[in-house]
Amino acid sequence: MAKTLVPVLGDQLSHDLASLPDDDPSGCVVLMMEVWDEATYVKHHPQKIALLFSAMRHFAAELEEKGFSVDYVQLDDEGNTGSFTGEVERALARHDVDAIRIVEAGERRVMDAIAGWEHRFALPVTILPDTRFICSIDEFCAWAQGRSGLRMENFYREMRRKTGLLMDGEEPVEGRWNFDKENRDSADPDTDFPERPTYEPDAITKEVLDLVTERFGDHFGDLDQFAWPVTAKEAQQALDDFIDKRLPGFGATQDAMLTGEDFMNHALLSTSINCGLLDPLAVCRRAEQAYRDGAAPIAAVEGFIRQILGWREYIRGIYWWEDRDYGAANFFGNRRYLPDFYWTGETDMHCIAEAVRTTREHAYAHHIQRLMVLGNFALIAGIDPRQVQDWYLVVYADAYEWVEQPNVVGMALYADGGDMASKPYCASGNYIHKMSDYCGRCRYKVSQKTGEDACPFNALYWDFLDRNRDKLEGNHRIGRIYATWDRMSEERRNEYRDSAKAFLETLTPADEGWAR
Ligand code: FAD
Ligand code: DLZ
Ligand code: SF4
Repeated sequence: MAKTLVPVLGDQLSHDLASLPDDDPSGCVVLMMEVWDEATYVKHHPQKIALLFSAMRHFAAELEEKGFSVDYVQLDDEGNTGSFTGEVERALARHDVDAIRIVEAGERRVMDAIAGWEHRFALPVTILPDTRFICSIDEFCAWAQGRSGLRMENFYREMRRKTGLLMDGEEPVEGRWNFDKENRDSADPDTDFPERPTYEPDAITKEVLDLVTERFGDHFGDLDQFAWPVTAKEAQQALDDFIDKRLPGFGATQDAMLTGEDFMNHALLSTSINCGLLDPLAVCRRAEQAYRDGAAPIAAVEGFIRQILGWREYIRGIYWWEDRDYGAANFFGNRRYLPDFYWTGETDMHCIAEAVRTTREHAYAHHIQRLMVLGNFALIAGIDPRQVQDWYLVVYADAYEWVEQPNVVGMALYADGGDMASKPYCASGNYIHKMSDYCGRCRYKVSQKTGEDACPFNALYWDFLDRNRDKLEGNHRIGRIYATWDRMSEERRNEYRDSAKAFLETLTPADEGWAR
């Protein structure tokens, strides 16, 4: 009897995936494909490719153990066409199949390809909603429809009500929706943060690491410190480790940065959640339980749940809500090339050098490094948003366009003119100084505003505001800053402008070959 072909993509590694039957697996053939197109549409960090290939191979083995028939195509298999569509076509020739069933892809690029399959293969293709997200695309669009501002906080409250997470009936626990104010501490450099959990690579992972070294050795990033969970079991251990050791301190140091402390109290769970090894709702429920058991304070638990139930779901909704040309948004009309130090880390700006180092070593930087160091610099230096997007999509092991793009375009760069954020996340060196130990180790002086030794963020910050006055002065959250600018003498203002200009002239454009 003809079966149904069930392609499972690299970020769909969940046993409760909507396309996989939970009773009798005999009616389907699962197709999993390592393809060149996916591995190279940008030159992903080698750790991301290794994570995906190893996790895919482990997942295929688990499905086979459960009785599924799995057709797994490896990257170097003879005849591999290098694309999802090509591999589905070859699989249709190998199997007696009369239909295709697939869960919607995370990214438009892949959805576009899937949309052509019914016509091309003359078979019914069922595309199922991805039920692993807590809010469906339709539900998000219904929420967004007709609203003037799509603020995350409003969406988050809806999600709290919908799931009952941290709710006492109709009210938020402890009478407050948001404990963000408690989560803005800097960190004591002497803090003993827990070690990052690691997982012994098994034969599958070792084979994949060799493959990635051989085939993708020219991509940006190191592979030798690869330590991401590659199975649901390991991801569960990572969650246990976080809940026990780091969740209680998560909130307080959420926005802090320290030299050499690459992980602090962060969860390190985005890689596992994004490829399906962990379920986001289950992660939130686990954190809530820690609060209800008295094992973690409300400010930490609410702060953590807000990241997943609020930010993650909201970001995904925005990706599908916005037009397909969202990635081309450029509110400030920025055209400057990405500087080469985003790839080399070779800069005297210690904050940037640190953020690029951890990115290269671990395919990871924590949120404030991504937003307030690397993103903030790109914003105030006026870097072309497309080049910034490419960089973020390449360098992080958790990067997929649906999550990277809104975070870069909407949150870090304000390139959408405020669809997402109520004001640009622009800051001078003072913010970084307050939240980190970086400035004490930097050749630049954060207290100095202009001149060769001054922290570049200082002049760039004012120059950004000055350049974009027409676009920002009317913003009620940032407009008032112009009163401070106007109180400066013209001479002082020119010193800022000249300092920014002189610094920007020292930047060397990156070789675009790093990204594509
Ligand atoms: P924690 O800081 O411990 O947070 C817990 C969880 O909350 C994360 O695992 C993640 O699932 C979720 N989360 C928190 N903030 C966000 C957010 N803004 N968007 C989506 N999920 C969030 N996250 C990605 O998963 N992929 C990306 O490509 C990505 N690109 C980013 C680019 C920029 C410019 C910025 C500012 C943020 C980006 N983020 C991205 C969001 C965030 O920085 C990462 O999710 C986080 O650093 C992952 O580390 P963690 O698991 O230790 O997270
Ligand atoms: C990121 C990635 C990489 C590097 N390689 C593959 C692959 O070879 N096969 C696969 O199925 N998925 C891969 N992925 C993840 C996909 O890019 C991801 O599933 C899509 O972005 C979803 O839209
Ligand atoms: Fe970064 Fe400026 Fe501080 Fe140096 S002084 S670490 S460039 S913020």
